[in-house]
Amino acid sequence: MLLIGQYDSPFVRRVAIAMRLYGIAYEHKPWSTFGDADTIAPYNPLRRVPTLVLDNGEVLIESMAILDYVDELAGPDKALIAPRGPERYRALKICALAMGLGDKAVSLLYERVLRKDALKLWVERCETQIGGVYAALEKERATVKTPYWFGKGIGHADIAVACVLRMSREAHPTLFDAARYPALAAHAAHCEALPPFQAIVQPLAPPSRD
Ligand SMILES: N[C@@H](CCC(=O)N[C@@H](CS)C(=O)NCC(=O)O)C(=O)O
Repeated sequence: MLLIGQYDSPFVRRVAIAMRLYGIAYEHKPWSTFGDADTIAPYNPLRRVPTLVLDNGEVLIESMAILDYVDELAGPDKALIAPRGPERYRALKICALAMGLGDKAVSLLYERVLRKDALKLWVERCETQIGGVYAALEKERATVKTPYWFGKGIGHADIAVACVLRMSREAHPTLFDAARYPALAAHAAHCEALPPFQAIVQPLAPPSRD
């Protein structure tokens, strides 16, 4: 399998970390969505990452859909999410909030680096959305007493939140105040100290207009 995309993307990184935890081997193609767009296009006309190319040539796109596939490969005993019920839908909601935050953090980054003059309306909207999700996730995480969001073992929700926190804090340092979001800061520090997170990491490399 080929996993296309750089690890500074929270979407790519969470897929790669889940695959590492599952012990699923893949070849990594760290192609840039801007610099290598033409290389990505034959696999994914959206020119986006993550893109997963299966051994039979089929291509999966969208991190959620890719994780749905790798969860099935890993099997129910190893799965990083409950198979059904409240624990599953609650975990999916945390993942959706984290990935939505990722969308907004990426959008705000592109606005800043790709436009000559960022649109104030859009910047303010993204900042409000990012702040709203930080606050919601902080509130949820602060009520959790177990080492991970849903118990003693790491799951997709933990990985998604940690990956998005790393990217959004690097991209927009002034929007995250660790004193205001202590439970999230502790969650990020705990996950980032784990071997898969240490192995699968890349400093943010934003695109540029030139
Ligand atoms: N919803 C997508 C989001 C993926 C995404 O936004 N990837 C970014 C990199 S962090 C990308 O491909 N950006 C290029 C573009 O959207 O044109 C997913 O979950 O896979």
